[in-house]
Amino acid sequence: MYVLHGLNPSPYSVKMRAILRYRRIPFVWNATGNPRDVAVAAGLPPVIPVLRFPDGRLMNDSTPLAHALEREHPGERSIVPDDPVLAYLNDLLEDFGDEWVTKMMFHYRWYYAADRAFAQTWIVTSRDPLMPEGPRRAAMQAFNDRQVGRMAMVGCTEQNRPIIEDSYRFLLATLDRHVREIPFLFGSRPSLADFGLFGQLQILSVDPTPMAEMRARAPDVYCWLLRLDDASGVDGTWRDPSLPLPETVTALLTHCGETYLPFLAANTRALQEGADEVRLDIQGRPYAQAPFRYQAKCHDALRKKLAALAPDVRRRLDPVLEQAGCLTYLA
Ligand SMILES: N[C@@H](CCC(=O)N[C@@H](CS)C(=O)NCC(=O)O)C(=O)O
Repeated sequence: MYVLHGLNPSPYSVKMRAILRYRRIPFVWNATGNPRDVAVAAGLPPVIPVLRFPDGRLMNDSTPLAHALEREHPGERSIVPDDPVLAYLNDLLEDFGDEWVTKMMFHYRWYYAADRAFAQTWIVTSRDPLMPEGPRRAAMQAFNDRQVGRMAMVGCTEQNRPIIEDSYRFLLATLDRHVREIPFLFGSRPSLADFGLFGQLQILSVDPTPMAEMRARAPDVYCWLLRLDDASGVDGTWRDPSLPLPETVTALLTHCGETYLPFLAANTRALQEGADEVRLDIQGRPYAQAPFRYQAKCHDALRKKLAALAPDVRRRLDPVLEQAGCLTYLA
């Protein structure tokens, strides 16, 4: 049996849990104590969730984990579209979810007082629901201070706030239109990109400020999240890859080309130049944060995957990326 060590308030944990459920891979959800300790004890990067494979192997980082499950359980409930063009867009939108939408999640959770107060309770009680009042208060304060102290590091600053909040509203509006017409991003079955967005949005649908915004602006997204949390009963198909992409997917890609990808490219450049700040304009407004090494790896992976595609795939894919303003950041 697989064991998933994670926590309910952790976006990447609920992303992996939803993937295992949709894929009908039997697993135990182990959500007590501090799952980060499981990673540290195994010599893994100190992030959650951690998946224990039936043979005892432990692994973390949700993207390589999802791909490892594809190798171990190939077949009909794969979350990678068969068509290589859709498969690339799937990688790109998953990365957008994991690495850009996470800024929205982190911003709303630690910026507004009501969200900070709720997040502390949710996180501390997830680890130990029965802590005595004194240690519980101390743990809540310590976690709050640690996360608030990390906001600038991940780009959640007052200067960047309008960019991040507008991006959240754009994502809500676009996804709301999409899920009223088409069940998931690439058809009537969910892809890894759906689960990438799901992880972050699921948290945004619980933390009070972004929840209110989601329920008011995008009630269909809110209900979509409830469905995707356990999609073990979904039996769908991928969209016909010869058809043009829906306007909503094109809009999301264009949004990536205006926000996340210019940031990724500027981040890579800053790291190459040894600069201590990434600075760029996003949709005509100044954005700044410290360079982030993990996201340079994400950028490199997207570029290498694109470069490795066969010429006939590139002939179909490049015009889509070009039109969305993405190609220049990936080629
Ligand atoms: N790229 C990783 C990111 C995982 C991640 O950042 N997890 C957060 C919790 S949602 C974490 O463990 N952060 C480290 C910490 O808070 O100490 C993934 O996709 O799994």
